[in-house]
Amino acid sequence: MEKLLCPSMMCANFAHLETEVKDLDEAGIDIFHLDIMDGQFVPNFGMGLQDVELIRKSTRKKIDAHLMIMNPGNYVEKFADLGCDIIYIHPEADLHPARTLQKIRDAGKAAGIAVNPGTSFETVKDLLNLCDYVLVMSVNPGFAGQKYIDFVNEKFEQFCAAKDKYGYKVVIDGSCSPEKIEMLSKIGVEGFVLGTSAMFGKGGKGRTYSQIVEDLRKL
Ligand code: S6P
Ligand code: MG
Repeated sequence: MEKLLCPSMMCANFAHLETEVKDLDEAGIDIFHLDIMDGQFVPNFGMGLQDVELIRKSTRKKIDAHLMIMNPGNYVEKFADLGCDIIYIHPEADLHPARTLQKIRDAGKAAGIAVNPGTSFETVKDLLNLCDYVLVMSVNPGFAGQKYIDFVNEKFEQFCAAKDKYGYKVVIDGSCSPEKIEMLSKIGVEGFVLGTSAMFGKGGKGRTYSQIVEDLRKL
């Protein structure tokens, strides 16, 4: 199964954001992962709409919006108009997540849910009918550079076991190291959000983005 490599742009060098996008694009990544945080749903802020706009203008590859914001249903048009191809919402942040997922699809975009470490498969099961992607969080959302939460492993199995029935792809977000990529791709995880554990800063281990992509594809 071909891996979907998704660099987490909040970890990129913002002093040269356009160059970062072009370099990652040329290196052969698949989807740009954009973390949007409102300081309410998670205790952090980022990235701005102008960042989304700039990234959209700098690449023809897919970009996703991981909305870590309250009431994401109010902002679907905004992110669809900005050119996001995939929109993830956190079901806990929305009184009507089923309506919002349908709204994303009606806007012609791929719909996804992001599943917190403390949210079970059973809790979100009925939403899977409306999902093209499921982003399983292996850290609590809000920050890069956190520790992988081991008890989430069982949930990857559960979501992978049901993916053919519902027709979604499973993506990991949080402390996704080369070791985790190797382990999780074997059980059916297709997408990998790459932050400080595999791509940026220490995780890159001084290699170019092209070398990193090449190494990760071999795992
Ligand atoms: C976290 C956010 C993520 C991080 C990414 C960082 O709330 O949703 O997308 O940016 O997980 O990766 P790492 O390897 O630094 O944990
Ligand atoms: Mg994310």
